[in-house]
Amino acid sequence: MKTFPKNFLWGSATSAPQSEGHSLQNGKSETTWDYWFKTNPEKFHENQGPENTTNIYEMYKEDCKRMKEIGLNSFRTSISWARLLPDGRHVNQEAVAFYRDYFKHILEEGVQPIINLFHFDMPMWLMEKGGWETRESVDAFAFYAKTAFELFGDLIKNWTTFNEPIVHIECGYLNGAHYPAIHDFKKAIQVGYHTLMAHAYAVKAFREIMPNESIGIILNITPAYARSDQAADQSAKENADLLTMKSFLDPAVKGFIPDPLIQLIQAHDLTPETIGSDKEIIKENTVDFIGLNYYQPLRVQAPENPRFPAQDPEDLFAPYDWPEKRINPYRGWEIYPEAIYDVAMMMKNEYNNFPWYVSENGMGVAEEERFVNEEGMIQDDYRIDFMKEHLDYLYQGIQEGSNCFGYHTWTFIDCWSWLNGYRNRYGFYRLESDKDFTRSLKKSGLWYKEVAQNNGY
Ligand code: BGP
Repeated sequence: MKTFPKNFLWGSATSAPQSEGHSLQNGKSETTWDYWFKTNPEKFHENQGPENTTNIYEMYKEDCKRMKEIGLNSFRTSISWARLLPDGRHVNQEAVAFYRDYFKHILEEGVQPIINLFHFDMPMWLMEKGGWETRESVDAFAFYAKTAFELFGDLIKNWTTFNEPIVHIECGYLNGAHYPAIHDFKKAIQVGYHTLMAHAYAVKAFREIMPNESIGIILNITPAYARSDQAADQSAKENADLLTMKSFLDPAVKGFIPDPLIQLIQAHDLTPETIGSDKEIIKENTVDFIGLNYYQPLRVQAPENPRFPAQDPEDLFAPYDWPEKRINPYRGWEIYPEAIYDVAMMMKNEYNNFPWYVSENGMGVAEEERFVNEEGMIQDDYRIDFMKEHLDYLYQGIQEGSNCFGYHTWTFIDCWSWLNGYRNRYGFYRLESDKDFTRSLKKSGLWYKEVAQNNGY
């Protein structure tokens, strides 16, 4: 029996845009996702857009019961900025009523909510002004954060500012998967910098309003493994770690942007515009905990013909195709559970054993209806195996002293996934999106319930 620490969080995560539905109703204004779907629906898998998603907006009362039914003791979702503040200034009272009732129901089921503020859902009114490219976004986000803390702080004790900030930077400004889908390394760095400042100012507002509660940030961690021990490959690994991980982890936990990252950016003429007091704000507003979303590692090698100055991160670290990799064929992501142990040790040894939790981990599989048994239940043993393998390595890290306080899966009920629509499913509950949003429990939900109840397996 592998028993996890006392009060360990067993839960799941989702996000407002992927689960609420009612995306253009009840006073919510457009986000970049609504806009992009309206202008370019062909980009979205089978034309599946953000309007309906999982329909938690109507079904949250039953869904909160479902959380308890499978033993979750905690749950993360996000607030939609464009729903709460449709024009960025004025509160939508219908949104307040919805979120307050939703949160109360979560709490009534004995589930601890962790509420996040931004999950890739930039309001369109702000994007029209340049989104994270403009300094105005920092103030706008700080105002939104303050408003949310004031409106829901009596109910919610654990908050996070951003989910995977690297993703909206990379996908929006380098690889085309998020709006505005441009390719501009310098803008990407500026967007990243403003996101970091927006985070720091949100933490500042939090300390003023809720000095005794806790706040963190959720980062996607793709630990870099180099092709070889040779200096050039190792230097590619260092670059990858600096840009994809330490860029947010270090300022959030240690209160400063690492010098080698500043030097790297300077050397390639990518330095963003800053304000004199920023350094101080970052230093004074570190977090209480970190959430790490882990899906896959990053295999890197030295780039063959890098451009100088770099036009793309691939000029600093090139992808390496590891011949021994194991792949989830549906999502195309490498499966490498060992990395969870490495991350646990990194948090222990390089971040002074800072408190952290696995805030997302899971396996997306297409056409799961293939695995329905006679009773109508999806037999997702592959998902159980995937989680168990990851938990084995997490357990080992905890045994060796890493300060990890929870494990959240992605996700609770199958949900909409950006350009991939409903193709890959991750949930403990299956969603029949074309049949009135019916939810049905999968085998993995029963398994997780046992794990949560026994605090181990
Ligand atoms: C994470 C995001 C989630 C979710 C998940 C699964 O990076 O935080 O929003 O989507 O990945 O990935 P995908 O939906 O792309 O298969």
